[in-house]
Amino acid sequence: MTQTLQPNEPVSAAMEPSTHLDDAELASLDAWWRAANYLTIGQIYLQDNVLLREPLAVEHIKPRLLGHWGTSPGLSLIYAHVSRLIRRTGQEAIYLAGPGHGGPALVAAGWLEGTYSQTYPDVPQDLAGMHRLFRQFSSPGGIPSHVSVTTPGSIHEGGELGYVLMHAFGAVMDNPDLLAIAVVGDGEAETGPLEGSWKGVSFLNPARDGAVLPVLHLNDAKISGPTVLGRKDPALVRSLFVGHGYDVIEVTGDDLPGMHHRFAAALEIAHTRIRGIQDTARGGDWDGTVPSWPMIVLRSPKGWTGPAEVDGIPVTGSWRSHQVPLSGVKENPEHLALLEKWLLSYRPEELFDDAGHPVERVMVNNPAGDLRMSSSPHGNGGVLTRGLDLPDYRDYAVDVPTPATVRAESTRKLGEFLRDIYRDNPDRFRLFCPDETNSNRLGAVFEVSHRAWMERVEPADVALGRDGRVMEVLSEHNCHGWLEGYNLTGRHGMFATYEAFAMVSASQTIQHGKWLEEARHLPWRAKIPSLNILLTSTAWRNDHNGFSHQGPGLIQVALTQRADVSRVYLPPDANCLMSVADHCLRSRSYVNLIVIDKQPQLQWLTMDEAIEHCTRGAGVWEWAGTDDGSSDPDIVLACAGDVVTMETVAAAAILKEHLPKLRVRVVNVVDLMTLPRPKDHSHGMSVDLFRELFTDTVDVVFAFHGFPGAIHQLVHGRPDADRFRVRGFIEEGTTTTPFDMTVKNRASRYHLVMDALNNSRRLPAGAVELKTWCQAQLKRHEEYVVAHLEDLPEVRDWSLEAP
Ligand SMILES: Cc1ncc(C[n+]2csc(CCOP(=O)(O)OP(=O)(O)O)c2C)c(N)n1
Repeated sequence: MTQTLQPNEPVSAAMEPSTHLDDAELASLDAWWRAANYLTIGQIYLQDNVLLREPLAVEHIKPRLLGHWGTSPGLSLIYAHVSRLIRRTGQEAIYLAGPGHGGPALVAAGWLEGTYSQTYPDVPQDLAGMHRLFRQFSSPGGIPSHVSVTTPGSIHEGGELGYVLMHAFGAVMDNPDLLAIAVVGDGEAETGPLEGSWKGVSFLNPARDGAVLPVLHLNDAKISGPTVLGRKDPALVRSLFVGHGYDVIEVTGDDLPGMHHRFAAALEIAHTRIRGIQDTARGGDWDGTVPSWPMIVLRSPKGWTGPAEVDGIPVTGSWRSHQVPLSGVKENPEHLALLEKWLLSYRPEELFDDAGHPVERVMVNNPAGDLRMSSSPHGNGGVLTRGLDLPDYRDYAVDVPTPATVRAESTRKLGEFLRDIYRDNPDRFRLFCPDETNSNRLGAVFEVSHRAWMERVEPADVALGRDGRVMEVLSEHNCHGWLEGYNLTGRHGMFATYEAFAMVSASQTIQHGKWLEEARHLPWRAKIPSLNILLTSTAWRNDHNGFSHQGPGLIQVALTQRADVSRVYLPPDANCLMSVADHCLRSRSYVNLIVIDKQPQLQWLTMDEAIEHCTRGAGVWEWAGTDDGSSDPDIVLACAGDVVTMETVAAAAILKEHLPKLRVRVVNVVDLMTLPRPKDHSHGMSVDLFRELFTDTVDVVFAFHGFPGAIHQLVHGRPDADRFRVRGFIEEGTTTTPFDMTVKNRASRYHLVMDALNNSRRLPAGAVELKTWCQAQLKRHEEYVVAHLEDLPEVRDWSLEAP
């Protein structure tokens, strides 16, 4: 059969059954599937009488019926068959359920494989364990309804639909022996992220990477209606995926055991072709053409094997089976009887012995040891995590003889660091970037690695190739999702993106953060490399691209995440960036945001000073102010973020020149999470340090990179938090000059000087004149930029004098 099937030929109902599936195997496969389905329904409905050893009664039914049945039988069918494939071939595989609402199916699989009981000894593989398994599902104090962090073997929750293929592709990058089975819901396939993620095959190198086998679970229904692909002519569906570069294998029907035979054959064909592609590439025979990777389209009824009709209305094969096909079971005796009939239709007495343990016929379908997908170490990537061999970041220092006299593109230094990390870690580090590696000044990485690219390469192309490992795809979703998959399977990386467009994938940042937050409560989940997001090409320096490119929203997102996961760093210069990057790349199980612009910028600190500053997270820059530290200053000028740091230091310089008697303290914050109280965030600085920097009473003019409200939120509960006057991005922007951006947002040096004078406790003579001068400067600026199309020379070329 394998030989006769051509690429893209459907495995049709008319074809001969696979010769490989003998009666004993069929019986075992089917028994495993029935057991998984039984356990799925049990989890949704039962709190007692778990094996129906007595007639089903109202008190055996859970008070709240929660969970999703519709997708589950399909998920379990695929799982059962992949397990068989693993047993026959020794293939290492992980299973990602796109429709993660089919959680009970994957929990059932883990329990049948014994992994669940090994992970949670209080849920043994017996009657008491089954009782516990059922009661805990979707219950207070129990487990969530999706394929969540608690599910052994899972790296994909599947709650927010759309990311399954990305996670699968990320998982197999640099994982040559791994096969990721990625089940895609046909509703999920309507999402933008999922539709864009079929392109993963254009970036997968069969010689070096593992393989993804997508199984499009085409059950024709979503929550309350049909799916687009379900209602399309199958020929069109096939052309769509052929166009995406796949070799489409179709399995259709609901007949048994015919579907078992056909699905077994389809899987065998797909696997043989995957191995063929890999063998050719690894054997040195590959002519470089992008392979046509197999995928399976499984057309089977939604809610398959469930009640055909309820109250005279068809349920199986329709969206009505999506969640709980029989509702009101406690109140409706007919529904109770239907549920009992449904559960008994799986013949539980054949599947579980007297002690409630799965019988041998079921158990033989399980692969052994870590080949069980619920036990794969790739599904708990922290156990495979090897740290990075990091070069000494101090070797990338920018020479800063005195503050604010040297300009450099800070991210260019980071690019050199990343280049050497690539060189020293050829199997466990990747940079992910939506087509902006050069633009973000990280292009040094191309000295050691091309961009990964399996499509045609033309002579004029630069740094593109099959062996490349820099991941550039114009999709923030793919970049983010691939990196998550890479992290979750234990490898390290960085996602570098324009700050404003990090909001495209912000929801993924949130979802991954949730995963990490929950994983912290599970001792068996080993910590994984942190998700490192570099936000560059920032709001303040997108003066050439304009308002659409000006948005520091991801910082706000980070602030909503739990304190034990979320970290935000705003290094003001290259040396601080190096220190922060080194720290983030060593860290585990955090979401680290690093915010710094790519344009040439003034440098403030030597490497030694930067290390000390970043280690504390915030500090006084004595050289910038006029405060000798002997008593409280008249005003504190604080800043977090590169451009606003420049404006703050410039404002302090103006005050120093015009009002040398005013005692001004300048505080720079690198680690934003030092601002909250220690009880609110583990990085929160102590009361004493906070007082040392900000005093308890002196007013603070705080210039912030992001939205001003963030600082108010962070200093909540600090002494007299009202004294913080915050300037930041207030949604004013356009295509204009760099300094005009700060003026438009009322965060320019002149605004900061006026803020300082308005809030200072003491005003030396000359303050009124200085305010008038600032207003005049702003007026001059406005006229000058319009007339000359660039900033005032004294602003554009501003720096501190070398002493
Ligand atoms: C991004 C997103 N939007 C909406 C939902 C709500 N939702 C949960 S399940 C579902 C239908 C899923 O249909 P499909 O992917 O076909 O899965 P299946 O039919 O196998 O259940 C929807 C819309 C969601 N989980 N994620």
